[in-house]
Amino acid sequence: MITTEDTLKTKINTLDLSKKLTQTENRHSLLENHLRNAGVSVSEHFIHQGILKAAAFQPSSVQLPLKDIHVAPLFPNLVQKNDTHLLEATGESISVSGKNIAVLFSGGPASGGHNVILGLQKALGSHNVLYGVKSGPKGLITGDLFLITPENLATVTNLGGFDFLGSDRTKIKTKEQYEQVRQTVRKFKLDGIVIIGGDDSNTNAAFLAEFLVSETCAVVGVPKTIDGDLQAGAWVPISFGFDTATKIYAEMVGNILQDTPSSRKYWHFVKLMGRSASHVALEVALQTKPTLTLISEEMSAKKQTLEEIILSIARVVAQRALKGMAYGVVLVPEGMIEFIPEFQLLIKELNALMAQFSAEMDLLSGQERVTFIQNKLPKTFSALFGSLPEPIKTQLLLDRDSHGNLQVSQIPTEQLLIDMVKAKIKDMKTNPDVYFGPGKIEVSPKEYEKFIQFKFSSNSHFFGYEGRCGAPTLFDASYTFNLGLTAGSLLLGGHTGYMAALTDLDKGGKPIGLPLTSLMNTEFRGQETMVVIQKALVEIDSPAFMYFAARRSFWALNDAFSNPGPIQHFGPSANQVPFIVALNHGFSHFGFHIGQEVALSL
Ligand code: FBP
Repeated sequence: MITTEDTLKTKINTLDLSKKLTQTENRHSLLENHLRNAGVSVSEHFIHQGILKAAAFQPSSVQLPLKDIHVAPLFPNLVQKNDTHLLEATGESISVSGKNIAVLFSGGPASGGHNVILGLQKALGSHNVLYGVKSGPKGLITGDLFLITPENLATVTNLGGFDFLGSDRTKIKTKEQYEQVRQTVRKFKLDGIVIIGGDDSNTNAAFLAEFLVSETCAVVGVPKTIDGDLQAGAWVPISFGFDTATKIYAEMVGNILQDTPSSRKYWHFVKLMGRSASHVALEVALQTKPTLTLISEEMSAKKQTLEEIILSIARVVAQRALKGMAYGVVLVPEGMIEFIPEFQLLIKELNALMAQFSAEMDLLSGQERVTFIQNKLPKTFSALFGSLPEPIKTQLLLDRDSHGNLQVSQIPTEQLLIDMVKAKIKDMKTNPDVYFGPGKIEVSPKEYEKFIQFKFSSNSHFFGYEGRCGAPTLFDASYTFNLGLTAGSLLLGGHTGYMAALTDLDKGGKPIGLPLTSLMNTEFRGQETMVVIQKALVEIDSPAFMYFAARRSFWALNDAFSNPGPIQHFGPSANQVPFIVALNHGFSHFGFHIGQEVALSL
């Protein structure tokens, strides 16, 4: 029998639990509280007698040649000042006061951004002022700055997201915009600016550094992007955010892989973010060993057509069906479409037409744009364009971003592949002689019967935004804190036009300053030739790709997957670096080693 006393107790308990639940609002989950108080690993270059300090930097003997004859004329001040020498820490600390430094995020979010600001603040100490720029480069133009205090920054320590400052994708390009930035620099008496961004944002940083030499305001970039395409050999082994994003995707892909031999009926096509390069897809493949992984750079190197790609997927689908495996997982890099040679040419043609008829197209709706362009395309391109599903056509005609990039995250490539593989499987059933037989897919009558019974059922996924703002892994949390310390140290030393970087990630971590000009090359974007920071693509002769290439046929025809599980902040894989970093840089283990653990309240 339930007594009044029991009811009262239940009420009190419910009240207690409700209170507890409410306490986790405003970023106070149990994990978040724990992370906020967790330490990070710090390179010994920043620890002097047990205290965190900014490090002094000097030019090293390493000189990095400019990639291109078009770079030097655009950066006369930087090239003369920096002489393209790499900066290295001297082993001494530096003590400077009275400087005003501003920091901004630029582009898409990546985990660890808040820790860059934290490291920067620790480098500046209490005798310099740190301003946050709201909403990315746009905020620098409009002068939207606020004072960062240790108290407000403490709320986001070791947490994901870019919400502390906000971000955007504005390219600072017009004379008027540069002048507005000059006004911001003067208004806040800025001695330095830190731009935390990807390749395009660091291109912005280089041009601003050159422009602001006359204002004695130094500019330093920090390598951020989940895409992992901001790399410079051993100097910048990876951009921050990549590790967290790929581990999040690997958990999700691992779970789907785990589901497939249980439910035994679906083919999952998973598009993974990475605007251009396929580093994310390759890393997730190494972590999970899925049935198939497409690598854009390989398609481009082998000059594959879409038809060939579809056929290669359909063959594996058929071969597995013959073995009674009516399921699998295919990883698709987000930027794939731009790497297939026939699409490259089509996109170039579309860019030209969109530039030529921009005024007319501005007045048209999505469907009208498609018809308008279809009629303008030369015959060679109109067949390919016309064969594409309507959503793909519409997305290919979306406005390019302010850096001239196609918005590939909006293109449903995974669905395009599903539709085309489905059609190919149907064709294989209708015209078996074309696909089966000696030298083709070898099959017994009994197996063929199985294939005829097989039904291709599919699911599409896009894992992108899920991975950009997660709480940083131990690697990203520490890496970014050290990048912040490096950026702050470079600015206090008056060094401009550098990327703050951390090398030797398996041997203690060594901070360096890399001349931004040494990373630049000339590219054709949209309708313009531009000098920009070169994107690092997957190299098909790299150790990571070669390992993948050697194992993938086994993964294709067997259930060889592994499910790495969730990100670990302690436990067996907590210390793990991205596999592509360890393999490509010849680490002797998969763990990172950056100096020593330091409590962030120091
Ligand atoms: P950044 O290069 O700015 O780091 O952004 C990368 C990215 O995550 C890409 O993978 C993706 O194509 C893009 O952002 C999508 O962002 P948005 O929706 O802002 O275009």
